[in-house]
Amino acid sequence: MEKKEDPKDEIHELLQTLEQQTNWSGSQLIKYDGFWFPLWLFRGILSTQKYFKAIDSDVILASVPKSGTTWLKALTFCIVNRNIYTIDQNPLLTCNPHTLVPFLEINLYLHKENPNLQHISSPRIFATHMPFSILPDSIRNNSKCKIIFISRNPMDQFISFCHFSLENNLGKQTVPTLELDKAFNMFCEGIHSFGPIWDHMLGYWNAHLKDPEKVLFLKYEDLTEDITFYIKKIAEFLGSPFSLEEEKQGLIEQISKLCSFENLKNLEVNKTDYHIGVAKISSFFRKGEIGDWTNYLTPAMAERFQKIIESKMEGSGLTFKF
Ligand code: PAP
Repeated sequence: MEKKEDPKDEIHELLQTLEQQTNWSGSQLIKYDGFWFPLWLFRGILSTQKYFKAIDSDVILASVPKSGTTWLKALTFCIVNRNIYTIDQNPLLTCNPHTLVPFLEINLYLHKENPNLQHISSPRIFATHMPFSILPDSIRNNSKCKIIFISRNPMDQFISFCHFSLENNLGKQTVPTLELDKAFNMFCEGIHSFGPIWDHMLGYWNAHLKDPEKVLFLKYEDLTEDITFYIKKIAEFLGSPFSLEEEKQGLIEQISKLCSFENLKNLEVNKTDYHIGVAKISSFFRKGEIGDWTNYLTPAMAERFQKIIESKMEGSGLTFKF
């Protein structure tokens, strides 16, 4: 009798062939298709790639972890559902943004190849940290779904990620202590969760240049400078621009306030909830500042990283202010 293929065996066999590294926090990273992924998420990543089928009306929010995903989830949820929920009855007041907008590879496909997506109302909003090149074809080419990518100054992203790893113990046996030099060296070598960060960002950047109607590329720092402009931009990109009436009613300001760092951080639900039972939701709201890296990295470290990022970004048109 022919042996039935067991997906567990398939992954097990694949794992034997892939390079692995232990990062400073004790997390296992695995290199797949040029990117480093947390080992504990690998099954979810492969299942998303293989089984998720995007439809035209889907909205996919993409990012390197710690680039502003939680903020983008809150904003997009409000913008997309503004005809359904008033601001004072918005689900964001009682549910954390990660519950309202699930990650494909974490919340939906980590333990299931065929999660039930029936209950999600249209337009469905999903998030992912997966690089553009390994997204399922249905997202990239075979549907008209929209992708919004949020990027962030990589040094702030790195510091944010270090703090998040210290506060939570995702997939690890022991509580880590921060070995900044080791962590930074690995980051500079590209060995970082969902990194190299430059390749991750360039994947979405190039996809945006190729088809700006399909991929919107945002920068955390730009949103901080002019959130009104970017709330309008997201709405326009998704094909539902704010009407004059909505603008006059102050809806954009209300969304901006509801999704602001201070407001979300201070909501009871975001102080007490957990993400997938292990990560404190409060740890997704740390400082929300630009330039926090200056409190941790020496000028020499910063110079080293800036040289790396400049050479990696050369000719792409993508730049970051440090
Ligand atoms: P994730 O990728 O794991 O979901 P993500 O939300 O991208 O995390 O990153 C968290 C960062 O966004 C934190 O940055 P910090 O560590 O430098 O403080 C967090 O504070 C910041 N953040 C979360 N919500 C908001 C918000 N509403 N406005 C601005 N920044 C925010």
